[in-house]
Amino acid sequence: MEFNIVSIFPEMFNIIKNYGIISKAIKKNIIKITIWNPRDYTSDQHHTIDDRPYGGGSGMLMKVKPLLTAIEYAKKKIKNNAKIIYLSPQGKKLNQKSVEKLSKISSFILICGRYKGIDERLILSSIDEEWSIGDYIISGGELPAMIFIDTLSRLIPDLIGKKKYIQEDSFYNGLLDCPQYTRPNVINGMHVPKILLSGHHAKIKRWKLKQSLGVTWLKRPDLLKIIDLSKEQKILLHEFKKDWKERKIKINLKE
Ligand code: 4GY
Repeated sequence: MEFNIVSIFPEMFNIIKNYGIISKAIKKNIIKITIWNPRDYTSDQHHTIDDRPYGGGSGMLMKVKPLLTAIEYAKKKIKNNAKIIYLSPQGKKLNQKSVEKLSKISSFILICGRYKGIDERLILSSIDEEWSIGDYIISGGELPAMIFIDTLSRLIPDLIGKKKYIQEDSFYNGLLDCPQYTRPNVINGMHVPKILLSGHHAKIKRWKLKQSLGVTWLKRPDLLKIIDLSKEQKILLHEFKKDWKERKIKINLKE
């Protein structure tokens, strides 16, 4: 998977380049990250990368020419057709489903906006898709681009290791992940659920699914509304709700 990033702050991407699974993937040539800095494509003495908005108002916009030139250079270098993406609060909101679809694409150009953003005509003429990481504003497109790269990279087969791990993530089947426990067996008087120590794989699997359903029901009921539960899942959720009402189970929730 190839990510070309158009950004005036190339160093910010050292964070994903140098740590964790993405840095490993880069070393193994599974992921390639190339940064194109609009500042390198300025023609004036001061290397100006911002410009005033028509109609006035506060703040600046990104200067069109350096941005366009950076995009053109990136496109020229890429053999395959790259999907050109603008990260912005006006984009479609990313979720695990859309990330899975996007992960089938091998090559991206990610445009990172700064200041008050980019000229509307650039969005119309040069951007294929606009995506948002959530309904809040941050000061530039770099962090959203890194989030985009991270979440897509995790889905590359072999990168995390076994596909099984990804399948156990929150959101994989539209549900939140079940509660997790590690040693020691007792913390502040609270025990690890007995079933997890039983070694009974089928029962553990059933327990995990039931907890997943229950946690989703308690913490993110909106997620349950958009998925079709199987017959088994419906039964398990019903059991969870019954247990919950009888307070047989305790999970760490602030009520
Ligand atoms: N939210 N999702 C987001 C964002 C910063 C000014 C346009 C978001 O994706 N991007 O808040 N981006 C702004 C900064 C230019 C992008």
